[in-house]
Amino acid sequence: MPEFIIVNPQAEKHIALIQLNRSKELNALNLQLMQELRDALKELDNNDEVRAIIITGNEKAFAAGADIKQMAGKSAIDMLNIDQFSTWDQIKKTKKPLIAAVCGFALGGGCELMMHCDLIVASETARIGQPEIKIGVMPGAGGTQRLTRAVGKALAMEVVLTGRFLTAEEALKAGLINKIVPNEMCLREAFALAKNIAAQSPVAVKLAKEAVLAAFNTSLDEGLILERKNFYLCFASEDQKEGMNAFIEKRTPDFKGK
Ligand code: DAK
Repeated sequence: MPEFIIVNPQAEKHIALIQLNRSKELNALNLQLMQELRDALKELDNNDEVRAIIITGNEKAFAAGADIKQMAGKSAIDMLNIDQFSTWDQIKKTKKPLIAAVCGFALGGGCELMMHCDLIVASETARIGQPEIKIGVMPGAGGTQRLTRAVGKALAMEVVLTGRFLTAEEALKAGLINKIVPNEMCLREAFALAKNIAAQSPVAVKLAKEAVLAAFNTSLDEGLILERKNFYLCFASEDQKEGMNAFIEKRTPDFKGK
């Protein structure tokens, strides 16, 4: 049983919920929590009943970053040997859509975890940033790259070099998050998004996620090649027949993920 996360594989039909659960420490991401998260995501990714995964924290914090107390005394070689990157790399490989429901602080590794998610719902209280600079380091789990790609150089430089937190409004305006809702609506809105996605073909959703993410890693031409291959692949699915026939027959499709 995980200690620092709560996992519900069927919080709603086809929707899994992972809640980060170190609330006294503002969900600071210690090594054990990250390993539990990695293992849970791997399991949910392999669970055919799950079509979308929500990651959330609590009212005060999504996650206030990696655990500074655990990191403070480490040497570079300790960090190398711990190899946290393999944990983050595994999380990055999640094929099913990840939705972050963010209330309060999403800082440092918390912001980076949020940015590993495909859709982000934030509450009005969200405070988002990469404050590592204030403790003598810099982002280490993709913050300089993912934030810059999401919000552009000017704002990313400001956030990374000054450690200033963005409000939810600023994050929305910059294109970092999908929507802002009142605190008490945050999880409900994440479920609404998840439900919408879970009603689509899981095959098409998986292939579409892969194609969108490829836009960050490839040239336009390479990305287009991947998109075309994934598009063709959709036609190998029963879901494609079901989706198109349902449209023609004027009924709601019943996708099976096959
Ligand atoms: N680590 C450990 N403990 C933390 C924490 C953190 N990141 N953030 C908060 N806490 C703890 C506080 O120490 C406090 O514990 P006690 O003193 O009660 O024992 C408790 O949570 C409540 O926090 P505060 O009393 O500070 O609460 P406030 O409301 O006054 O302030 C705050 C909230 C979020 C503004 C403040 O706690 C804060 O500045 N926290 C630190 C934020 C931060 O600097 N985050 C970045 C950490 S560095 C890597 C991957 C990732 C990373 C690195 C490497 N690899 C793959 C290699 C990531 C690095 C980081 O995230």
